[in-house]
Amino acid sequence: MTGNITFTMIKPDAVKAGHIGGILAKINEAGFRIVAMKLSKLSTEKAGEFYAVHAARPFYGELVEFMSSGCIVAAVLEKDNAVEDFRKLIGATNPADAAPGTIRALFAKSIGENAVHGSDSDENAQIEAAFHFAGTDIFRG
Ligand code: FUP
Repeated sequence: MTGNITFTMIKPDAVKAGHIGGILAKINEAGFRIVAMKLSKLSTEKAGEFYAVHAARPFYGELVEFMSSGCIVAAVLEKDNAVEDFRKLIGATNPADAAPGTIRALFAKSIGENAVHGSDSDENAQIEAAFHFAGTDIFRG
C-alpha cells in the first residue's frame, strides 16, 4: 500500500486565520480520505526534529519558531498516488508561485508561512505519519 498515503499539517498561520475547515474541504473535494487527524502543538524540540533535514538552511530557526508558535492540524491522507497528487493540490512552496486554486494560492501568506505541509516522497510520508501517530490511530480503508 506504499504510495497510497501522504502526511499533512495545517500550519499555525492557517489555523490562526480560521482556515482549517476551508483546507479540509479542498482535501475532501480532491478525493483524499482522512485516515488519521488531530489538533496538536509542536514543541520547539519536536518542530526541530521534524524539519531536521533543513537544519543547515538559513531559514531553519524561523521555521522551527513558526511551526511551534501555535496549534497545527496533523493528518494522514489516503488516495492512489497520494504524495504526488497532494503536492499538486497544495501548489508551490512559495504561494506567489502556486497555481490558481491550489491550497497555498488560496490560503498561504508567504514562503515561510505557507499554510500546509505535504510529504515529498512515499518514504517520508511513512516516516512523518509515524512521527505524529501511533499505528493504531491510523484507520486505513
Ligand atoms: P515544501 O516541501 O513545499 O514544504 O518545501 P520545503 O521542504 O523546501 O520547505 C519546507 C518549509 O521550509 C516550507 F514549508 C517553508 C520553509 N521554507 C522557508 O521558510 N524558506 C525557504 O526559502 C524555503 C522553505
